[in-house]
Amino acid sequence: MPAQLHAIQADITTLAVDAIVNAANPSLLGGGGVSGAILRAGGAKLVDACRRLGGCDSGDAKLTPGYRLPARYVVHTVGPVWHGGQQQEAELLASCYRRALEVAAAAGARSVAFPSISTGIFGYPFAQAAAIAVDTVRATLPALPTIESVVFCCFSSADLQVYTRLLDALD
Ligand code: AR6
Repeated sequence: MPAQLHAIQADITTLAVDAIVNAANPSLLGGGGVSGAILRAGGAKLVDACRRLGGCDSGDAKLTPGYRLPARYVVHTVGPVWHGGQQQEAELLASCYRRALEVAAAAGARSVAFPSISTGIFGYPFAQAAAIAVDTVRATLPALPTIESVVFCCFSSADLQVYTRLLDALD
């Protein structure tokens, strides 16, 4: 059966899925936004595990346990900073979604939740980023048949509307 794609409005740190994705910075340390919330909720062991990873390139992804989070794993990925669209931002953003799913599947995750990578502090225009997120996840999932569900976790109701429209257009 093809994987289910959903969009919801929630704080991603509350989701009891197999893997949540973190929109981190290249050091995988500190930060505000969703990354700050995930590290706070995961606790000191999660921060230590991130430190041991030794950073992550933009477009790549690395795994840790979830520790105090309800999610079993966190997949840390680093989105591109928006510079106007001519600096491979779209390719790098697509690579984040693809690599995060590959890393989650390799760990045995069946359910994965994504925040909207790069659309906060990194400034990526939301609608463009959401279209890349949905297209890339759809294109990647056939090669990863153990993943059963992917949730796009939106922080605001306006963001949820954008994803809902994109997903409705697929039906
Ligand atoms: N749950 C779900 N989504 C959230 C949450 C949450 N708890 N908090 C924020 N968002 P951002 P970026 C949404 O800025 O743009 C950090 O400092 C938010 O509304 O967290 O990739 C890192 O360390 C937005 O739609 O990530 C990096 O330095 C989305 O998550 C930098 O920010 C992403 O916003 C990464 O910037």
